Amino acid sequence: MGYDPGLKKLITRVEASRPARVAAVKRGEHFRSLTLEERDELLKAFHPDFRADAKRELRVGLNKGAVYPNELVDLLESRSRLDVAAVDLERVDYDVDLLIVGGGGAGCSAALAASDAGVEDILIATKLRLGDANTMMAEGGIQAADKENDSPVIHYLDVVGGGRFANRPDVVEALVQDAPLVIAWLEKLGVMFDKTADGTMRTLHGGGTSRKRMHSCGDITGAEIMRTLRDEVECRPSIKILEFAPAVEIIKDQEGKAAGAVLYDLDREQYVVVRAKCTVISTGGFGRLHLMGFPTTNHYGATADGLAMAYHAGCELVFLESSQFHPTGAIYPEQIVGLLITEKIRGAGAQFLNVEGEQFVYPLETRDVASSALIRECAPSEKGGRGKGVITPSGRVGIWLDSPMIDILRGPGTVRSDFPGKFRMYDNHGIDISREPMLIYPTLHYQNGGVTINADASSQDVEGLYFAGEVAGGIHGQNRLMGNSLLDVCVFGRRAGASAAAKIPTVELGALSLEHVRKWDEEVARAGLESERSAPILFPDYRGKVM
Ligand code: MEZ
Repeated sequence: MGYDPGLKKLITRVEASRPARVAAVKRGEHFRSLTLEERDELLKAFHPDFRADAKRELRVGLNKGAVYPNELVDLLESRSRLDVAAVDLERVDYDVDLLIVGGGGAGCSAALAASDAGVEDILIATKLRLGDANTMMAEGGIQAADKENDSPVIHYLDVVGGGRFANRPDVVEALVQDAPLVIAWLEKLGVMFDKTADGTMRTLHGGGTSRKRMHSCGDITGAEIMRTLRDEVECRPSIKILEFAPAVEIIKDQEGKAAGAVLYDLDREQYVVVRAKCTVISTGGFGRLHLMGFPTTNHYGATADGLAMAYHAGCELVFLESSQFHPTGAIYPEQIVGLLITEKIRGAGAQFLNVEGEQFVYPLETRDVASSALIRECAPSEKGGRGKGVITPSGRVGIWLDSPMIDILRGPGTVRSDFPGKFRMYDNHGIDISREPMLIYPTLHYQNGGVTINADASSQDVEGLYFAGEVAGGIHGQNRLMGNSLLDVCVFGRRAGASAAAKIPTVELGALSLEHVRKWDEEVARAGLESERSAPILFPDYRGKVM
């Protein structure tokens, strides 16, 4: 298929400006990055977080009064999908020490840490298959300050600067301190990181990083990490795995401690009661809610189930007013709209260009700033934009990402060797990204906020409950930097598993209860919010929708 003649003609403008851009990079000259004031102004004018018309006030629960995107409020204001009367808590199907809900990077890390700490009875319950998770979809890398010119303190400052200075300090400290340990742990388990001939880890810059600390495995870093964690989990006799069994509500005991969860067995179409001394929720994020109609990079199961269950259980949420739109989602061809084009491509030298073939933003601005600049470049002038986007045959508007710069700057064959996943994806559609640029536009990528946790991954509000991975909030403030999510799943997954392991011997559970779920439904009804909607939704509903 490839590009049609109209787009090919526009590509000649990209090619025409390329020699001067390459020469500038070789001289060490880069497009000017924005001042803090300019960033603030740009974000307020163009970032979707600041679209007041797409948000409303939440009317129930601990965060009542917070203003979140409509799709998220719809979820959080729904009654429970569990009919409490249909569950017999006297009939326990699984009685375990540790229940882990979610089988992605965070869930597997938690299981391995708990198993290492001697917990012998661990159950991972997952909605799809083990490893069907955003961890698997992550491409460009994982950050860790493990080189001589770097330190966890510098990493800390980058994280907080990227997070619009809103991050919770204790959890950021945990993230950056554990990072070098996580890289060593993953390598020991078998992750094949990119290295130079002498065995040194190859590292690159991501947006907003002041040191090259992005460790990668080609452009399939998440898949490589997930493969390794999954293999290790599957070898451990202490870890049982239940697939196609999403959790629908957390169970508490009569004293209000977490005591397991009600699962829904998708094959048998029946509820399953799990009693557990400790429970880890690692269900991922909300990409499949398609906030504000954006396409997403996320896997099919990313429907914020953990947020809904935690909220029903009385957990506070933090920073959900902000969401991450990855600047480089594919918008052409139609079959791949919304899919991730890794930021590592820009770390390696690719630049953003408008329809005239002009640069308009520094390629390694933080994601919130880069996405806002792209949205401004594409928006028509009557909406305050510059109207300089490229229009695709189906009418989408996007920006060029000039990937051929990479081979010119780093040597022929680099795109093919360092970005095998993207090279192949585009090659399947007749586009050689080492010779032709890609067309991109921001896509919904990450849930910046989530459930409030302590630095040991324990819940601030419910004893015996732990959160790890995208469902947890506070770490990334209002904008996460690239490579800190693969890191976060491992850091807080391991911390959750270790913390639960330390707690388990002390836990005495009382009678199981779903009283909090009954009360939740009452609150929703009292607020006059009863509707057809119930949560968690478990799967996105695409009937009648074009994304
Ligand atoms: O951390 C991420 O979101 C990531 C590594 C994405 C990417 O651009 O590759």
